[in-house]
Amino acid sequence: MERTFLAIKPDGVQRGLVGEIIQRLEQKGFTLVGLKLLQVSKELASTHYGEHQAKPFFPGLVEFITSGPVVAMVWEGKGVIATARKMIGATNPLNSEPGTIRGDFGIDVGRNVIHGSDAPETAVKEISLWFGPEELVAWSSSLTPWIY
Ligand code: FUP
Repeated sequence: MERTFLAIKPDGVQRGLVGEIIQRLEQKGFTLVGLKLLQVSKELASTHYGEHQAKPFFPGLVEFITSGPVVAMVWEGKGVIATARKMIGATNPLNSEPGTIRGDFGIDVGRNVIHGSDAPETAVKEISLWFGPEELVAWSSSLTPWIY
């Protein structure tokens, strides 16, 4: 079953949006298979955002993501990678549609509440960067697979 990596950034945690965000994904029908709150190291932040290393916003991005606790999650379900991205909305919250997480809760690209893997290869890479295999739990929320 498809899995994706999502992380509620320090602004989302500080603003008390953890429950709201988890609720949206649960109600959509996805299954939470990994969850932890952590203080992100500079090293983890730099690896995670490695593709942006040369960008002018990189130092600020690393500083922000390490500035407070982050809620790291792995979610599972049919089409979860693309659909979670849709539910998150565009990178700049000013361009995110209302109804999306960023569209409903943000106005600043540097404080956009949540991260989500953007493709299957990225999801695999990010899940193994943030979680050990023993931290992920394979389970089904329903005995009847056609109920979501
Ligand atoms: P996304 O996949 O939507 O998280 O967006 P990107 O991978 O393009 O960017 C990663 C993070 O860099 C964003 F969440 C916010 C930050 N960023 C900026 O701060 N300024 C920018 O101009 C672009 C991205």
